[in-house]
Amino acid sequence: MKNINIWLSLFLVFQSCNSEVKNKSPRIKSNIKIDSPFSFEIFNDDDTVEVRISKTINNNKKIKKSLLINGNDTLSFTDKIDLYTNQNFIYGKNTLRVFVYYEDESIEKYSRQITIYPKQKPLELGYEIIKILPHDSQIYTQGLILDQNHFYESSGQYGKSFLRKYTSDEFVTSKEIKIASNLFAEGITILEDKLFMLTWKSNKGLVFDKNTLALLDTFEYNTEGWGLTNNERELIMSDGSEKIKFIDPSNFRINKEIQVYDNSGKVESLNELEYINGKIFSNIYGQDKIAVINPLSGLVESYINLEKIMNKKNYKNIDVMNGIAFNEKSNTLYITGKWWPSLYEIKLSKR
Ligand SMILES: [Ca+2]
Repeated sequence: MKNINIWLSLFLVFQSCNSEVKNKSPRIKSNIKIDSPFSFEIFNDDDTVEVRISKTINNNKKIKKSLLINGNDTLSFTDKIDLYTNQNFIYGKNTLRVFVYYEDESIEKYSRQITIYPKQKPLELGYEIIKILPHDSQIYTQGLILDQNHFYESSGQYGKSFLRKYTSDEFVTSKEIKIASNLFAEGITILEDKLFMLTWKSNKGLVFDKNTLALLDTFEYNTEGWGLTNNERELIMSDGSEKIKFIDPSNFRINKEIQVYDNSGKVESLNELEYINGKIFSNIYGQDKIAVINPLSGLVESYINLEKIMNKKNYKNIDVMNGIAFNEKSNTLYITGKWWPSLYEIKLSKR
């Protein structure tokens, strides 16, 4: 019995030592302070970011040189350098990396995140309605595209989701498939002969043959799925945040990500998408408004306000604007919404 007690006490001592070590260990000692910029400090285009570092009190080592790395630029400095924001920055959060090289050949790595806002105010684009076409008001529109002479439209909600293909002139359904009841259909796009579809919260995408709507494949992603389009090489996806991802359709890896910003900050709730003449058109959930986005920088170059395209008071069950398709031949856009009875063909104009 005595022996057991000794073993037990030794075990407890060992345990408590262990937990003490655990509690103290995670903090990594910092030998350098980044005095400027502050964490997540906001800068505009054409601002100068002063990057300034200093040694902490107990750091007696001599600094040989420091390097500041941002995007494609590597700048050598000692304790202070100015960085210009007018080139090589993407909008939103940017990570500045600092490498400190000491005389004793040791190297330390630090980083600081800053936020870049565009200075440029978005343009307001006007529009002219070319045609008002019928739209099935049973469709809870999540994705809309025009491919040759066919519209493809996905309709959301659990247990009710479907994908419909219909002719653009007579609005005759040529194919329709139900989506599994545990999936909420979201954005769609056609790349080559495949139709890709996102689902809302299941982290699962579906790939169909665009002609037969037969399911060919599935894929995964780790965010919510909202809007989808493509630039003929990559799938372009929104997830309800300000981020847009560019995805390789052969392996579904993320090639790059942009953050969408206008001059007042990040633009969230990006929803249905359409890639038109080198820009990403995205409607913003709940606002009946489309942002025209530069796919390189994430800058909102213009907005199209569609609040007045119809008088919502005249309708009982009608939800938000959602659905942008593009007609290459006529250079016009098709706009609709969830349970909307009409599909509007519009032409954009500069005001
Ligand atoms: Ca679309």
